Amino acid sequence: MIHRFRSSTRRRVAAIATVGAMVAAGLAVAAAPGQAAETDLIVNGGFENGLDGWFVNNGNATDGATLSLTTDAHTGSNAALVTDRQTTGSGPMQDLSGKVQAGQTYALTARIKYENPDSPATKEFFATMHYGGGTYTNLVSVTATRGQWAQFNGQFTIPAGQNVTMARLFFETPWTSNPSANPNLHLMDFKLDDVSVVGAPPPPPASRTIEVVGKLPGEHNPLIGHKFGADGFGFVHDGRVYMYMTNDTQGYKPDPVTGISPGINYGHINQITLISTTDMVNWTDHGEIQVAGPNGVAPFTGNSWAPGMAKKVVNGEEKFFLYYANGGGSSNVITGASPLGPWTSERTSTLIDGRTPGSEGVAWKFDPAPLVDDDGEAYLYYGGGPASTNMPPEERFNNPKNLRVIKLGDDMVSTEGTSAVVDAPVAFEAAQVFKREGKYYLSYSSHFGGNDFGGNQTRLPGYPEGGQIGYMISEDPMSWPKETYAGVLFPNQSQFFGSGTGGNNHQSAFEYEGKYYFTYHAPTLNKRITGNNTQGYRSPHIQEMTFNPDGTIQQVVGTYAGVEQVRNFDPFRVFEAETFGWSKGIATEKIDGGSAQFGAEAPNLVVRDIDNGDWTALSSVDFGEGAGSVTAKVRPLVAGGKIEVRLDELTGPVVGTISVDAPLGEWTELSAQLDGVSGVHDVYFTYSGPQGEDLFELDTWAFEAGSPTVLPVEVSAQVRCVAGKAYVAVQARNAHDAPLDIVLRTAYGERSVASVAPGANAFQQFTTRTAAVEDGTATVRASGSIDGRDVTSVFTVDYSGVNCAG
Ligand SMILES: [Ca+2]
Ligand SMILES: [Ca+2]
Ligand SMILES: [Ca+2]
Repeated sequence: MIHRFRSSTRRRVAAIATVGAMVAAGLAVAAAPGQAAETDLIVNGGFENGLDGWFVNNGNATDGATLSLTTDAHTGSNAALVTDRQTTGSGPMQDLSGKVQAGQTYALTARIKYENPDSPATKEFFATMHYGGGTYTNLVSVTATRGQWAQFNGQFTIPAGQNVTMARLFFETPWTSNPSANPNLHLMDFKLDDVSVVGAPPPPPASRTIEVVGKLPGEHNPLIGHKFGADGFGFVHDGRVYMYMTNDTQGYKPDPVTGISPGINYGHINQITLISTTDMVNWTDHGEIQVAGPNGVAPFTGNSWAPGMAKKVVNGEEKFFLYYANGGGSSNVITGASPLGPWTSERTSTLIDGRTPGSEGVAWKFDPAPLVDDDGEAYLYYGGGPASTNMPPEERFNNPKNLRVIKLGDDMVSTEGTSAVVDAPVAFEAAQVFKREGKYYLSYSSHFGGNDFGGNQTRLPGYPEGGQIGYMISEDPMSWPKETYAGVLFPNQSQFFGSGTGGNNHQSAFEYEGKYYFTYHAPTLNKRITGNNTQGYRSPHIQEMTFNPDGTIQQVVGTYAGVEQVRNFDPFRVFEAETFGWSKGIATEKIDGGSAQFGAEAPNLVVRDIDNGDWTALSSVDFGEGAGSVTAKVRPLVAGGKIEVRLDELTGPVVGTISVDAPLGEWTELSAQLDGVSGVHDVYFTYSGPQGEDLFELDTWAFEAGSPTVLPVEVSAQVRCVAGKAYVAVQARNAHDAPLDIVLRTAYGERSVASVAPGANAFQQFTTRTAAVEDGTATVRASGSIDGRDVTSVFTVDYSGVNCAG
């Protein structure tokens, strides 16, 4: 391939001189043998879906043309017609970025026709790739005869070193610097149809899995280390804490080479991320709620930022209300049947917008935070952004009056009356209210000054600095004069987490089992991934709040240590594997079907992207008098995977091993016996198997107390010599009181024995076809039932190598 540079006429000439030879050579080469299934990378190549996927090449500022449809098609009903071409490169273009790969060979075909009676009798056309900047490569050419459909039919190979981050295919006439001097020769209209580029399928999207340990063992902040989440709103229901967050992970796209993502783009976020806990350290990932966008619960909204949550009994039915910012311009609410959904929209337009009474003077009608009072009356706090220019500059700075509170209707999805002003000092956004001992506490985020807030002004004594969380205390949820200001609740997070973690914050406060907690975010996980230059991806944090005797709050200090674990983790039940205190290198993904732990209507996730060396861990698990076994619901993806259960630390003693030995691709429950596990321990599940492979997925865990629920099977393996050849003999004795299906497996083969009677053996002598065998391991999988429950147990047994030639 020839790279040509539009700025260089000389190089351009060289490209034209060689492109014909290249095409001829390409045509002579047969398709490479043994290629993977080939795919047409072109969308709508026949223009039968109109101009979907097509636009006019705009690689240079001077390029331009009109693209339309014509019924004069080579095939089907439509072809593309390009007219008003300004440059030779002005032709139909399709973006193949992310589809074509360096080093791959593709077959390109297309039909092209020109008809201008003033044009020459024949004309050469190019299919060309624009790799960004000034890098263009002619791929295939054809010489057409005026008035007839000509066919592009050639191959091209993208050089191994070519950067294909941008790869845009287009059709053009040979380049000349001043085409308008002879438009009939250079800028004729032409028609295009039946475009295809066939080759290796596009690579899967780059992994978004966070490979670093984002939450360090022993620390409780950030709350999770495998994904991001911002603007956390803590909500308590039925003994459980839920954190609803802006899904910062939605736009996270780390570069496959550098691992660094472009900066966050809030405009793309239309999901809410949800996690929950009962101990404040081990969090369950409930995945994302698709709130906004075309497939959202409320498709009339485009964004879902800064959630707020409330519950109320409406017409005898307990309902859950998730409020969110639809970008900066409005706020909305969706309704859940539980804190985990399912979700519906009771509205067909936004709840808070420019029509909301009393919202005049509020630039950003966002950040909705609900409060349901003890008497059942409900309120919604909202607003933020630049102060009204009607106020004197000093007032705009110190008392911008950009926050509001309005009563919610009994249905929680409508408002009543007029919004009242919240006169919070130096207010920016993020108002939130909780109630304690009859008093209402409103916290909010402070602005950074600038022209939106009256320019360079003198801050009133005690008023917040920029990017802090201030708070007010009132006796009335609708009345917030500036005199209710009580001080700074939380300084900027960069004071605690250092360089790269600054910016505005968004907090909430909630009570759980008699303690009060403060939620905030900081890009601490982002910082651990990329160093001090963070890209704006924020992570949830929680600290405890302590009150003074007069009801004021002691200023909150941000720490990685976070809050105390409030109870030990109960392992003796089926619980979701997407629950952990710490993790490394894993991702989670929602799958169809409900949750074993949270019910059929609740979302269920699995832990995936499990590589050799990845792990998850639970903090302070109480095994009481003792655990006999552990069961994993697992889906093996390759043979040879293994789960080791370790106590207290990542390199702690192994107390049980699950050999992930079951049919690939199928969900299976596998159990392992545990040795000497009692009392309270941190538990590490460490994953191993073939390097570079996706090992398995995990859905749930369960520990069983006391005597093991592992099938009693006695296993042995040894190497025997027969006539100078080595055989691996594997035996499994059924010590159970019922028949078992037993599979014996070695590197030399596998044998299945159905219905092995109690006391009987499954036995196989596997021939190795060699004289000498190294030390190895055989596995035995037994399936049967214990107390009516289907159980599969996997055993491993080592054998010693032998040289039978000796
Ligand atoms: Ca067509
Ligand atoms: Ca991984
Ligand atoms: Ca699960």
